[in-house]
Amino acid sequence: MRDANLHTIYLKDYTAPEYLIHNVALNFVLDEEKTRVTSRLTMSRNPASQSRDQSLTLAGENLILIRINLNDGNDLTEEQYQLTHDSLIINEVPQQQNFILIIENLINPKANTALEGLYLSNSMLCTQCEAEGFRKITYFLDRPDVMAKFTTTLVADKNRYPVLLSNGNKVDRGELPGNLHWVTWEDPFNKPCYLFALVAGRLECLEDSFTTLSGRRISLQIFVEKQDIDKCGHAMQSLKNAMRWDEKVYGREYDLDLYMIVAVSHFNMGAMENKGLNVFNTKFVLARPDTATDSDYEHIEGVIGHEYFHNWTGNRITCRDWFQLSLKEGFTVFRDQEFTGDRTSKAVKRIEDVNMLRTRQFAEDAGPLAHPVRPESYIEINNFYTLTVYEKGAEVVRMIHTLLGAEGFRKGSDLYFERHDGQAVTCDDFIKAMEDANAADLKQFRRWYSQAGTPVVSVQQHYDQATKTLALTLRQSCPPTPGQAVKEPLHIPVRIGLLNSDGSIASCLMQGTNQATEEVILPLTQSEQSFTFENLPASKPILSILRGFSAPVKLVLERSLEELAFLLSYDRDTFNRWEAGQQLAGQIISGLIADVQQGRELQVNPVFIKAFKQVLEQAWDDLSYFSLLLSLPSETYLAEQMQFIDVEAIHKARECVALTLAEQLQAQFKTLYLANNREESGQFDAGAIGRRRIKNTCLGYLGKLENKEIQEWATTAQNTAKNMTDQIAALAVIVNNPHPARQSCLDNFYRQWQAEALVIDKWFALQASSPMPDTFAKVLSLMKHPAFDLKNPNRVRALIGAFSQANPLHFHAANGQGYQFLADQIIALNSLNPQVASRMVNALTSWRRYDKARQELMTAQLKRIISTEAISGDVYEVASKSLL
Ligand code: B3K
Ligand code: ZN
Repeated sequence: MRDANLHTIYLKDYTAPEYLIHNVALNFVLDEEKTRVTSRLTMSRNPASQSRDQSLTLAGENLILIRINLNDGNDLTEEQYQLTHDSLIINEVPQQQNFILIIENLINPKANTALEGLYLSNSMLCTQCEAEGFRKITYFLDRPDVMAKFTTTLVADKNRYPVLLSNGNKVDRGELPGNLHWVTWEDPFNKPCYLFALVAGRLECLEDSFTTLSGRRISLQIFVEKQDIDKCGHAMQSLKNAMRWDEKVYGREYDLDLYMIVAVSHFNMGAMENKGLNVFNTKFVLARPDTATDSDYEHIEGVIGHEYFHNWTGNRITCRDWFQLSLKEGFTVFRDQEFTGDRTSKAVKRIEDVNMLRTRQFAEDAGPLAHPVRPESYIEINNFYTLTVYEKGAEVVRMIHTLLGAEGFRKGSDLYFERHDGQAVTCDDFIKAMEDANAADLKQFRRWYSQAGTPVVSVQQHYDQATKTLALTLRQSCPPTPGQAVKEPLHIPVRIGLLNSDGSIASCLMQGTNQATEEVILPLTQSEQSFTFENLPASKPILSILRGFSAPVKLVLERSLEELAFLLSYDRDTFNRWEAGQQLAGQIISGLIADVQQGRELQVNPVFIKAFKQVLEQAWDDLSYFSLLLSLPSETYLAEQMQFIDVEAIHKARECVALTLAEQLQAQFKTLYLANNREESGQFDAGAIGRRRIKNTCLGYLGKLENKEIQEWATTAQNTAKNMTDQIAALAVIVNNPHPARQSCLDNFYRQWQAEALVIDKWFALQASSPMPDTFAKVLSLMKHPAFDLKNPNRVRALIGAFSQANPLHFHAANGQGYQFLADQIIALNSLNPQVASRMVNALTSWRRYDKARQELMTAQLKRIISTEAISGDVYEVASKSLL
């Protein structure tokens, strides 16, 4: 069982720091197992603090203390300080003037498998400090509202660590006896310690430059291990695109003379925005057409943009405390979403984001770990880098954008940057800037930050033939979430449009206004509210509601299949058009789920096939959007829609629809496949990407037919594809369906790509997510594969993560073997890497949504996890809260 020193931290307990740190001079003598850190801090009492305590408490974990010196006197003796497992308390420090504290300590990067603090990845040394990793490097006031100027000197062996990097500008360098060299870096900007970084290793560099709108020349450098230097071009171009976009859309320029990105193979998440020195998971940097898919290319550009945008939203203006995490993450996700939308297809990007939100964040918001965008308490802050803080946080910012309009939003962001540059602030400061710049009132809107749970908005329509008016009555409610039984009404922007029965636009004239428009945003602020539209045509118009998914809510509105088919053909809003198709498919699949459960024969309603056929036979410009229109809702999304999840019935019902489409529209799929199956080496442009998407969507359907010709198409594509998009799509068809050459194709693929770690991750993930009956046995044998490594988070996510989060059918096997397997792995991972272990618990936390037998099996594993000796706070918090 977990030890007693776990404690909960509350937002309401926030107090200003007792001391300030003005300057930090760090000196590292780098070594794999024994790195010596000397930190020289210039500090003072914080006049804003109420405390009168004369002692100073610094955070520190897993450090070996060598000496402490105050104001150049004798080193402190053991009577003058106390050490605990996570802090250093100096009994007395000067209260009236600045003082200098020097601390020397040792750390062991090689033993650091948690990948937080200073650690070893292959032969490279690197750091990860957010949220609280700096305390694993040296004793410090490790909190975001303590901001200081950092100067960092790195000393290391010239051969092992020829490249020595830290934040800011390189200001000096030299050589030392014993084959050592040193470099000093100076960061002129105040920053919290979570933005500190260092990297040392034998690295190659791709260099380029960017000239800002004001004419400053910025040097850009991407550092990677030698074998990867040919895969950095796309990341570099993405960085330049992001820099230009932020200048144009937000008027924000980069501030240092140098921007560095380093790609590392062992990384707990995607990337980290350290000032001037971003550290990235290789997955979000490396790309060559033959090794990375089109989606990989898009994600790389998105994550490079995200980290770059943090330079203003996160670094120049940071968070006062970790409860305010969404201040930087929600806003920065919104910024990266818009950037990607501008670079690729706005329609496609919006659909992808909403899909993710509704599948995964809605599940989080409906489960035992639901929390507000600005949480009120935590045990381990790393557990709060959640879909709610990031994705729902971004939706909240998007709603402000919708309410204020693009210009108003820009005025608000300008004021925010001007008012708070160099400060550590709160979500409330952000909203206040938006309000002040627009003379707007967002008082009620603020509830989005404090209230957890997904609101439900139900819609009733009443069309009056005599007066030609349409009355819409909207009702909002929100189910209770842990710790929040009662919910207040939110301010919800509901974007709508109306269509005439011939598909043309009916303009919206709201009662009480005198201007008719194509669209309106209904300001829903009360529990129940009615809106009336006048001057309408003689027959009832068709309502297109929540256009662009204008608010993160669940919409309840009865629709006939015919009405959905109509919207799928005529809605002008690209999001709602796609949504109509999804709802149509969803209704059909729900009906079939009930049929499976009641042992009835399965038959797909011809209305659906007809609507699908119509889409299939239409000409589309945006082929990526077209392929989304042809995609069925995922099993996980369908599960989210059900109160009790029946994984087998969902799988059977969805497969039945896919197979019926494949059978009845075989000719159309084949024609489309052949028309788009060109010899392409994988250029990254919208046209080529779209052709690959549509072609592979067709192949996915055709693959279900178990037809020799199609099986050969797949084998040929897998063997001859010139780009990873086509190769992996073909392999997926082979792995997800009965195919005579399955094993030999997998073996060939492995042989071809064994030197490319990121491609081998795909190979693991594909097998772990296959619906074929032998998958669990495969997963067990892959755990023993020489290329599997529990210490590498990408590999863990590829095999264990994909099995537990992307394979509902097998993970939820009725005998509980999937649950037991996952718990075994979580327990093993817990002692190596608590952050990654804790992420894996997610697959068990929604146990209440399954049948009794599964509930018991899942909770038994959660209880086993909690009672494991030396369970980390990370894992304990998620597992125990899910049982409450
Ligand atoms: N800010 C980092 C995430 C840090 C996670 C710490 N457990 C990456 C990002 O959101 O850009
Ligand atoms: Zn971020």
